[in-house]
Amino acid sequence: MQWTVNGKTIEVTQGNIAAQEDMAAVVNAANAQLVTGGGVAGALHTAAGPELAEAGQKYAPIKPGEAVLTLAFNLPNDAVIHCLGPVYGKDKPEDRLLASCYERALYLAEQEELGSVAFPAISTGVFGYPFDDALDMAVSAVLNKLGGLKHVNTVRFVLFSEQEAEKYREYMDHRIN
Ligand code: AR6
Repeated sequence: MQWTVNGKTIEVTQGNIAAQEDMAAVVNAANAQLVTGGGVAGALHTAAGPELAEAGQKYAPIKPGEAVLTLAFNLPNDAVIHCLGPVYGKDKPEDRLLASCYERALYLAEQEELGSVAFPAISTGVFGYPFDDALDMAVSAVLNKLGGLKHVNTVRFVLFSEQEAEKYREYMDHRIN
């Protein structure tokens, strides 16, 4: 499902972040060391191959709210943007740090002239951010920044479950219509 906002496209889909063939960049819900892990990071590192962790080493460790960009190796994308989301209840202010992940990821994609970016729901797995609050921050941050970008034309939110995807769809309908 998709929405058009100020000439930009926002999509919501249920799926695997490691299988977004038509996206220029995919975003990793990374750990500070930029190595493999569970969830999104596990899926992306497994699909990309060991070069992904090697490429991250010159940037690690990163801080909550930060993002760095690497090549995507065996993934079907041009780049991986690694974002360290806040651990809920620990890294403060968590809402600002989470918004910063989305903003900085978009900024890096724009710098590299990448046309499309797929985001997972950063921080809502192992890091414990309540899903509905994270959804609000994620979409608000993207809506705030996307209109000002020249190269990034499409943002896709990729949710692991159909129930989560439906929450995004309802939120988008509410915000856009
Ligand atoms: N594709 C799309 N979404 C996914 C996938 C996938 N393949 N796998 C999980 N999700 P998480 P975090 C969803 O834990 O909370 C790692 O171990 C998942 O259901 O990946 O930012 C890292 O190494 C949840 O909604 O990221 C870090 O240490 C969302 O993606 C830590 O976890 C994020 O879950 C980062 O934790």
